[in-house]
Amino acid sequence: MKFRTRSSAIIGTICLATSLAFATAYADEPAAPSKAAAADVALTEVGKAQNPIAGAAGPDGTVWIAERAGTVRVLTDSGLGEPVLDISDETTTDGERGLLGVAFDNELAHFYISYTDLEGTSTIDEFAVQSGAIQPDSRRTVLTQTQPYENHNGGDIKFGPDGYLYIALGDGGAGGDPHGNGQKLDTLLGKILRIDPGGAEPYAIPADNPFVDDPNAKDEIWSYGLRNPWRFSFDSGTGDLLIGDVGQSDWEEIDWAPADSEGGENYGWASMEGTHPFRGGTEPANHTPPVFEYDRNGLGCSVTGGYVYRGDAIPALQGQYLYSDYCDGTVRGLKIENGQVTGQSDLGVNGGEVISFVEDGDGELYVLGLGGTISRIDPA
Ligand SMILES: [Ca+2]
Repeated sequence: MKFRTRSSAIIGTICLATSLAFATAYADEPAAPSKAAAADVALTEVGKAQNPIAGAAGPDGTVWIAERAGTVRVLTDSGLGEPVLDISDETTTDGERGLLGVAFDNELAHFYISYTDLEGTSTIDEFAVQSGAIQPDSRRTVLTQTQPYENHNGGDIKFGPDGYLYIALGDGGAGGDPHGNGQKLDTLLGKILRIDPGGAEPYAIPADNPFVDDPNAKDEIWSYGLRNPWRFSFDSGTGDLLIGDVGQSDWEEIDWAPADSEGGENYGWASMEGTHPFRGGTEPANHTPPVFEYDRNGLGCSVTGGYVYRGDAIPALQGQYLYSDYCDGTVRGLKIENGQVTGQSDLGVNGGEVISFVEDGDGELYVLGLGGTISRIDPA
């Protein structure tokens, strides 16, 4: 992710015309209703926030929204309520810092926040949740990672269907991964981590993590070779993992791993940017190439990974992976079958400076525009 100052004037004013045909090999065939057909959708603004940046489905059907400066508020029928958590005196918003991610465990018994502290150190804290409320006295720090630069902090956190906490960390920053962190297995930077926060103090390593038997590798690592995996998600229908990894200057990519992956994927950075050698790099023998990439000639400049749609409100969207781009804002869809993209769509709606998607307990999706909008993806 790259935070940019950008006019919000385009929000809601472009891309309203439908241009929804799937660009598949069958695009010239007569249109016929099918799962591959693009959906008519609309963005319904359901709330305003100060730099909404992340969100999670909470207890009793609620949706919790994190604001970058350090507050968490619950979405209600009349917009966001008062803060239920405020760490604004513990973080800053310089560079790409701030409160960057939130998650509940699968039992909705604990709430986790991912933020950079006053020194810029990536920090994951846990709170117990009782009767739908954060228990402030229960707070503890689960994991920290110092950051050599202020950018590429990653910051997303999600619980997988296996009940473990996955944590995205960028390569540490600057540009071009000067320390080679993406390909190094002795650092947590440039990785997706997988830990069991309830298994020990401060956390346990799942016994089947891919590098637990490698003395030269960090046991927390699930997958590596990532530049700035700003947003990732698990398909709530299949358990597949999808990662939006922000590119350096040419290629934005989406990485995919099946639900039965044993981990250890090398997504290539900084030897590769997408499917392309980066600065003379050599493709690693074990490179897992992106399932999808796009260049900077039209679709944007900083991919924002989303979710596979598993809601009921828009049947034609069922099973499509929705994503966007911070610099472009158009919500787009990918149909992915067996790790291959078999269709692409432009949903014809624009969420502004799209910084994140949120999936509620029913599988419906929300789009967060960093400029201040929270929008639900509804049937048109
Ligand atoms: Ca890659």
